This record gives sequence, structure tokens and C-alpha cells, in this order.
Amino acid sequence: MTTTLADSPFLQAARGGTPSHTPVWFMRQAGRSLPEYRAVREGVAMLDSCFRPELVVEITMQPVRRHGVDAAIFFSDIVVPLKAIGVDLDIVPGTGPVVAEPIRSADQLAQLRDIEPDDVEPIAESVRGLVDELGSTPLIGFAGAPFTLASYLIEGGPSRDHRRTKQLMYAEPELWHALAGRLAAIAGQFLRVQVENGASAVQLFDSWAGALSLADYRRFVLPHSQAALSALDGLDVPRIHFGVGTGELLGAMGEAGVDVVGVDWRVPLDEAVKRIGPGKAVQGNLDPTTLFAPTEVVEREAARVIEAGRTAPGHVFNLGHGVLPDTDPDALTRLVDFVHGYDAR
Ligand code: 1CP
Repeated sequence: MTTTLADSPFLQAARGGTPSHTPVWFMRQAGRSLPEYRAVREGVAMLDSCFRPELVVEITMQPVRRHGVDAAIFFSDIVVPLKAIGVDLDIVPGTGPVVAEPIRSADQLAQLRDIEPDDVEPIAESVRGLVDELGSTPLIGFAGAPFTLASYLIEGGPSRDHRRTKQLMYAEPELWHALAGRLAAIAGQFLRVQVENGASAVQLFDSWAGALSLADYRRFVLPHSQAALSALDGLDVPRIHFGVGTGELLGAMGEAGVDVVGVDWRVPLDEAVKRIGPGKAVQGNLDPTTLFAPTEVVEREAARVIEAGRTAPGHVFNLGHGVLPDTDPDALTRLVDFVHGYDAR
């Protein structure tokens, strides 16, 4: 029997079904840990690579070929849509996104204009090329959620405590809502371009939402994440929502209009299922540092994750956050084989 895209294990699980094996992919599976990634990126700046379709296709395919994962994650970055509309920013090696002029006032919001088709033509072309090449393996499109994007724009770069972001939120709530509203529109447009060109699912990354209390999350963030995801209304693709340190927010994140809630490694999946409530699939949540332990430990912990995931209607195996750069790629391949073989034992 040939598998079609629609009955791929990843899409079945994301829709709350029980496929023949637990599907697995890894956040940050493309890039970083792979020598073939470092080879093709040689001499090409990160953001330049994101606008070169032949490179995007190749880098996205590398982990699919090497590990046999059940889904591809589009090679891009959460700041790519901002770059596409002309925001002056760069991804600095060893640091991450750095914004030339942090956005902290109402008159700076004008630069956060809507995405026009021309801005993202290389993205659309990359997605189309990938869908051709991937066949029955689904492509996951993604965007950064308003809070995480706002943090980079307001702080000017990575931040440990998101102090200026919260300061703006508390001191100038109207400006905050205007900024987050613009970012929701842009994130929604970026997700829509990927789906309209053939992505089979999306993930909205709110990596740093765990910095917020539940009350602040509900008041300042959830409505904007909901707005970003509502851009996909009418397009029949599963939506995944993920953040780090979001144990207290899991229920609220599930209310953003999502099918799957991504869980970091801090909360066991069976406990996460109780917090999220009925009807949603889960994704996660092996601690990425486990991959530095002996294979028996990785397999014991992976089995624990799979068993806890059985309490959800649909489980997509993943790490609790991204693959760490110096992870042994062979450990990832072994983990994929273990997860795929687990249900057959
Ligand atoms: O030169 C390089 O190789 C730079 C490293 C790199 C890569 C490979 C960055 C810089 N971004 C990416 C690609 C990327 N970013 C993907 C593609 C798929 C994949 O790698 O498998 C994705 C999905 C992202 C998303 C992303 N970027 C997030 C959300 C997910 C997460 O991991 O939490 C965030 C927060 C970013 C910002 C970012 N971009 C790059 C770095 C080092 C960072 C984090 C910096 C920080 O700590 O604030």
C-alpha cells in the first residue's frame, strides 16, 4: 500500500488519530547538527540562505533523507517575514536575531506593513519545490508568534528576562496591543503563503511565552496568537502551537485555535494532556540533552514519552525544544528508528 500525504502518520496523529507508528520529527532538525548543512551554508549568511530556494529545498530535505523523519520543517527563521518587509535586522552567528533599531514607539510601527506577494516569492517558490520533492512526507510551515517576535523587536536581540518587552506591555498597553496586532497580521500572512503553496501543517512558535504569568499571557498575548492562527481559517491544515517553559500556559495555548499543543520536557505528556483538556493532540517532549546520554537511556526515556503520549488523542513525538547544535546526528537517526519500531514490539 502506498502512503498518501493525507494518511501520513504525522497528519493522522496531528488530527487526533492513531497511525500505525508514532510519527516523529525534531525541532531544529534542519541545520546546526548536520555536517552536510554546514557544508552547503559555507560562505552564505543565514538570512541570505533563507531567500535562496535551491538552498532552502536542500537544507529542508537533509534531515528527511538522513533520519527518515515523518515530517519536514521548512528551513527559514521566525524573523524572515520581518526581513521580507524591510525591517533592518540580521541573524548574527552565535547570537541570533539582532535588530538595528529596536521598535519602542508608535511611529516606528509603520515599518511593520503587510506582506505583499513579491516580498515572499522566494519563500513561495521554495515551498512549491519542497512539496514536489517530498511526495508523501508532509511539510510543516511555521511562523513566530507575536510575543516572541515582539521580544526580538523591542529588546533588539535575544533576551534572558524580556525586561523591555514586559515594561512596554505594562507601561504602554495600547502600544503593546498595536505592535502585537501588526505582528499577528504578518505572522498570519506568512503562514498563509506557506499553506497556499502546499505546506500540510503549521507550527506557531511562541518560544519565549513561558516568561509570562498565565494572567498576563491571557491578557496580552493569547488574543494576538489567536488572530495569527485565524488567518488559516478555511484552509484545512492542522495547527501546532509550541513554547518553552509553558507548563502553566498549556491550557490557554490550546485555546489559540490549535489542533496540537507542543510541550517542553518539563511536564510529562500525561500531565500535559490533563492541563490542555480534551480533544487536542500533543507534540513532544524528550529532553534534548538526553541525546548526550547512552543509547539505553535515550530509549528508556523515549519509551516513557511514548507511553505518556498514549493518553492523548494523537501524539507526535518530538524533543522538548530544538536539537542542540553538537548533538551526534547518528543519535537522532537511532531515536527515529526506535520510535518507529516501538509500537511493533
Ligand atoms: O547560521 C546558522 O546556522 C544560524 C542558526 C539558525 C538556524 C539554522 C538560526 C538562528 N535559525 C535557524 C533556522 C530556524 N529557526 C528554523 C528552521 C528549521 C530547523 O532549524 O530545523 C526554525 C524553525 C527556526 C525558528 C526560530 N528561530 C525560533 C523558534 C523555535 C525555537 O527554536 O525556539 C526562534 C526563537 C528563532 C530565533 C533564532 N534564530 C537563530 C537563533 C540562534 C535563534 C535563537 C536566539 C535566541 O536564543 O534568542
